[in-house]
Parts: sequence; C-alpha cells; structure tokens
Amino acid sequence: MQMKVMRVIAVFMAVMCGIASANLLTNPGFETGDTSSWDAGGWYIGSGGDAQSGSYGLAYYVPPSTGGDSWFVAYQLAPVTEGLTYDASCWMRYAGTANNSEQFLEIQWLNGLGEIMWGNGVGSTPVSGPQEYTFYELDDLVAPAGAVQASVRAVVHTTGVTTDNAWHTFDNFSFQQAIPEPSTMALIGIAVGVLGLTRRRK
Ligand SMILES: [Ca+2]
Repeated sequence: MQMKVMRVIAVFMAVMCGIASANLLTNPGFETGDTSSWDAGGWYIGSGGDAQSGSYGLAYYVPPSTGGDSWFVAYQLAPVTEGLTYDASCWMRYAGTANNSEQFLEIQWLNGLGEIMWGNGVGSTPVSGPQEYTFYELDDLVAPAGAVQASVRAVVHTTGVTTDNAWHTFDNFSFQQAIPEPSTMALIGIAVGVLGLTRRRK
C-alpha cells in the first residue's frame, strides 16, 4: 500500500514540476522571425547583435527629438489563476547612445473584462544607458484577486526629449508558474508519509 502511495506522490511531483517549468508564452525568443503572438506595433525584429540567442530579437528604435515621457510597449497576454505565484524574466540590451530613454520588463494583470488592473503591476530595474544583453527577472508575483491574464510587457520610456539614437532590444521572455518552495514540497512529502502510515495501521 505504501509503495502505491509513494508512486502516486512521485507522479504528482513530476506533474507539478512539469507544470511549473512550462513557459506560458508563445514565440518568447522571436525565432519565428516576426512578432507573431505579440502586440508590437512600431517595433521590429532585429538579427545579429539584436538576438541574445538564436537568430532574432525584439527591438525598438528611438531617434533624436522624440518627446519626453513617451511610452512604447510590446506585450503578450498569458492566462493566470488568482492567488497563484508566477516568475517572469527576459534579456535586455541597450545599443547606441544614452538618449533620455530607458527600457524595462513589466507585468500587469488583467481582469475578466480584459482591463489592466493598474496599481497591481510590477517592473524590473530600468536599463537607462548602453549595455550588452543582461538577464532580468521578476520573481514571486502573486496574481491578485480577479486577475485572469497577465500582460508580459517590453517597455521603452523616454524620460526627456531624446538627443541621439538608441536601440532597445529584448529576447527570450519567460513567464511561468513558480516552482513550489522546497519547504512546500517537503510538507507534501510528510503529509503523504503520514497518510501511508495511517493506512498501514488500519
Ligand atoms: Ca531570439
């Protein structure tokens, strides 16, 4: 009997880990060679150095004399369940010259009406000057009550009128349900062990 229970648990844990590691995004690295599955008007697909890996990356060009406090966003929606925990990440690179522009990874939540639940979102540290591809992550994001989708967003923002040329590129986005903490997994294991012992006594 205990062997059977242990086997059930092993399968359960394998399924949990499988679910946890699945990226909920489609075309996360733009290797289709286009922005399919993303809403990315005004953005383009770059190659060469615009890719962190593979052949392509997502890019936005900010020319000189772009107005201050302008926002350029590419996003994809992913299904979520309120109360569950998610992890998001991507790679970001800033090419060209420091240009009064910055880029960051942002997560916003949408309710059942498809409206952004402003005030609940979170953004990564902004990249505000030239740098090579660097990994950014937002961990342990809990979907708020009423959320049914997450908007996973590449954001470019001008902090003032731009003076030069900048290219903001993104690649390899990930948005997934968080892997349960080891302590949670241990508690499940103990619960199952107790269940097995109890059954055996009967
Ligand atoms: Ca890529």
